[in-house]
Amino acid sequence: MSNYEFNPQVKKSIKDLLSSPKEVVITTHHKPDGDALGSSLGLLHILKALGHRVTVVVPSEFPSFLNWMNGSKEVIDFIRNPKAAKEHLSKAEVVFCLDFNDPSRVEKLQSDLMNVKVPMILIDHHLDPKKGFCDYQFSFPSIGSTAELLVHIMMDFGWDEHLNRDSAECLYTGIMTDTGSFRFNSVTDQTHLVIARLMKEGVRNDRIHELIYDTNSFIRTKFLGYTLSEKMQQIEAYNVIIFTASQSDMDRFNHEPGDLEGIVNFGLSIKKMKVAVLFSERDGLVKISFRSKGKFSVKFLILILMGFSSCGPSTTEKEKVAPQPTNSEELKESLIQQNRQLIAEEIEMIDAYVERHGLKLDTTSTGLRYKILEKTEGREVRLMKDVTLSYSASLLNGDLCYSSDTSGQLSFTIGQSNQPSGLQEGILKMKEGQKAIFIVPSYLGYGITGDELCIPGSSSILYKVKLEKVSQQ
Ligand SMILES: [Mn+2]
Repeated sequence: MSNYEFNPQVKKSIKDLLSSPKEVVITTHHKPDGDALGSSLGLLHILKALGHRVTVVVPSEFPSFLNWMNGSKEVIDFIRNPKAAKEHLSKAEVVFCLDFNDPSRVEKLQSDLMNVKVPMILIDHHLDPKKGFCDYQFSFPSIGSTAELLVHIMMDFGWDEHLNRDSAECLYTGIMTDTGSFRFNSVTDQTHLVIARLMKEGVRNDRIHELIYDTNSFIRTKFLGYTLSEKMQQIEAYNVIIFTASQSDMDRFNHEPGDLEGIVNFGLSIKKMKVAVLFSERDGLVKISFRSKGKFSVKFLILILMGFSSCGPSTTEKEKVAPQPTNSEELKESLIQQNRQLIAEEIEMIDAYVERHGLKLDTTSTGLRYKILEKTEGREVRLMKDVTLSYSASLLNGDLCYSSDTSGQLSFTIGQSNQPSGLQEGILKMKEGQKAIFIVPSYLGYGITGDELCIPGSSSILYKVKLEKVSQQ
């Protein structure tokens, strides 16, 4: 049994509504994916088994790797066949909206869908569904896929007795594709319970996986290999991977749209890399695809884009509009220049802060600002010694990020720790028992990416530190 029990009144209304054979239309979002199409076709089979006449209408084409699904041949694509789509919508007695939270997600189908005057039922797992656009809403953002939600509904409504291998394989596909093959954290015991229910119908999971994922053409795989080997650059200091694909490369490998989709994931699969960017040239313009792990600063993205777009000579108007993919050295040089500019701006901000607060700070050769507040005869700090601090770390706008008051004292080994190099450099100037103030510029702190928690990219950090303990060895 499923753990989900739905509102008994809603359940009764829907069961009453479908108690006699009806004309049903199921629709889903623009560019349907595995979950959109899988849940739509899964529901289609069940409703047909319950005696209804059912049509799936999609706002636009779905990818060809989904066309093995039973029922996919009868799906009506609004772009290709607007007349049939409109006809089915106009004679529908019930409309199901699957896997989208806002009518705008059906794009060109929106006005026809919103003109429908019959009961509409939303089944979806996206955040913040638009209120009131359907008469009944099953909105469960914590569930990893619409297909899973749909099976919970089927089990609660007693419709799952009509499941068979065809419907179960459609639903299985929806869950598999929306959970990254069951690896995302949206996967729960309930997900596997639903999968167990579907497997009872004889789902051929190995075949489905192959049909969905093993669909690369030979030439596409060569293109991927070429791009990985020849057109991938690493900017290690910023944890960035950059891919480029020029028009001539694409022509050489008979590029089709989507061929390089997913290549950024290869970039992110490299240890420590946080950002992957693909610049691909098409018809004189450059498309930028960008993916990151964790938070990233917009400034950082701009830096990469500026670095990139200012590379290479621009000879024609067209090229000025369209930055050209370029070689690694030029890109590196350009990034260095952009970075210099950012650092200069940051130093100005630190100077202004120091002046505003009347601080008398010394500056080291690296650019660390510091002041040791009292003289003591405590133990000196040296490399490899363990230190323990009470401290606070704030941004120059006054926002407090970290403090030993809330997260306890900080202990680490000087020269062996991931703590900002500016902080470690400052502590090397201290003796046990002393207090100090440091302003650590971002390039001695958390750099242009920030720490992904509180400290944004390119931020100077104001530390107030008391050195509580220095180890003897
Ligand atoms: Mn989905």
